[in-house]
Amino acid sequence: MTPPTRRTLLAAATGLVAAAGFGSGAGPAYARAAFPAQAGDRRPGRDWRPVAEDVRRELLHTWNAYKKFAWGHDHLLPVSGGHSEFFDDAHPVGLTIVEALDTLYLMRLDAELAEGVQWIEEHLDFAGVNAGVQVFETNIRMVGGLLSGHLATGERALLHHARRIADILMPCFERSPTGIPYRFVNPSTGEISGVTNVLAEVGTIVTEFGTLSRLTGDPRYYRAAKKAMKAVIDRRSELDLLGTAIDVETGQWVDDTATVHPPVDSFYEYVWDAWDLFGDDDFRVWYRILTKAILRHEATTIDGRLWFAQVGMDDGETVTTEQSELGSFYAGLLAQSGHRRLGDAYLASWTSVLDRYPVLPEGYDPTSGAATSAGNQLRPEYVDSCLNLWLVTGPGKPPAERYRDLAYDYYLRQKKHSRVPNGWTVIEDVTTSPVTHGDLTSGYWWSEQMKYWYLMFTDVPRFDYRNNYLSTEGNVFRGLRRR
Ligand code: DMJ
Repeated sequence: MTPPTRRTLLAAATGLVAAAGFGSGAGPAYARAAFPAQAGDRRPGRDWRPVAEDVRRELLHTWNAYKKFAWGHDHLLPVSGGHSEFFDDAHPVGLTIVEALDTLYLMRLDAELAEGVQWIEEHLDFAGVNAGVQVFETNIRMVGGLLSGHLATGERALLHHARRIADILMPCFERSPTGIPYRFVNPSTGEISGVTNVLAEVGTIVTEFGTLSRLTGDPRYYRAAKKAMKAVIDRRSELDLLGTAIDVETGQWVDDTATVHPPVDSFYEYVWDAWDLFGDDDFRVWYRILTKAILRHEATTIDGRLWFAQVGMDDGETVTTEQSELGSFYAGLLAQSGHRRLGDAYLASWTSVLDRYPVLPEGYDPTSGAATSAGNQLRPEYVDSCLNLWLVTGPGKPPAERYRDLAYDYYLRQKKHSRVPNGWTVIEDVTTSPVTHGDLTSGYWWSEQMKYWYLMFTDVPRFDYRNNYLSTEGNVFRGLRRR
């Protein structure tokens, strides 16, 4: 085993931050850039459209299994041919339907979309959930799915449901002395709990709530979500680092580990995204401060590859260099925010893990090459980064083609190892041969990677490749075309 070498990437980071072009005006420069071509590559010799057709066929095949075995339930169990619930075992809310809406729209699966919308109109009753639900999961999956479904179809009922669910979540913000939301609420009883919250769950709210504010004209949602993020960012350390967990009543840090891995990850995504989507300059400034500190204190090279360590927020000392697969989203975020070379390098690090494992394990130790968590929850982060690097580099430009090749390779791998007769399933152990299957089609599979692959492999007329925004759950809030 080679001992890890650690050096900061300060010089590179400083140069790249300076070069990132945090310009004025609404949203980042790439959103305004003129792209040379639409997505579908017309290079001689490579026609990706059959791949897109295969993605669409796989989604439709799994949708039909969901209809047969799990219709109206939250999740399909494709191995046993059953179903399970995500929020409340006794009260399904059709999570899969909600997550799938805009993907069905983009794939022009209009009959399936219509039956999904009809189910929501006739059956969705989120207020009937009688269990403590995470504000974060409810927001990114339910509120976000309904909002993008509304933007895709124009159906007012979907917006109405999104607002009703956000109203269930709002007391978690409004009753907090700091504005940092409590972690759970019971939709039936209104009971709030969870005094300790983690940053991903505090901060992955603003693009859904901001979109809701835009669509309803009610600014309370955006204000509450922004206030929560500001409350956390105001408590950054002298090194400009944030911790992992915080007491929502006192504002004291409960876990002072700084990391881009979960349970913090999408906090940083939404600092950038709020600037991207709303052009709110506060977020641009915060993103620059926080990212400069991350690149200075967390970026590390191990065996010549870029990784992101977990460090103490006050002293910058390394706590661990173990990586979570969920952290691979950060490659795409770096690219979106002007650090394309670092994003490319981090994606390459994750790609190197595929020399050892057929698909990415949940946890990975770059010092030993061992999978520290051997499952694969059918996750989208690697493909998400391929998509974002591809979009930032410029669809149709030859350098962007690499990202499509990587996404295609991952598609083949995941299909080979996750496909079962009734759809795609999670994997319990990627280190066995063959891999050991679990029994679940994750909700985000419907809203994330199937959409990412499809968008990359064909020209989707219903999507604006030049000016778009996809949430952390892959829900499209900007860039849907009604045609
Ligand atoms: C999704 O719900 C979202 O991408 C979230 O930000 C992180 N976890 C899952 C996918 O792994």
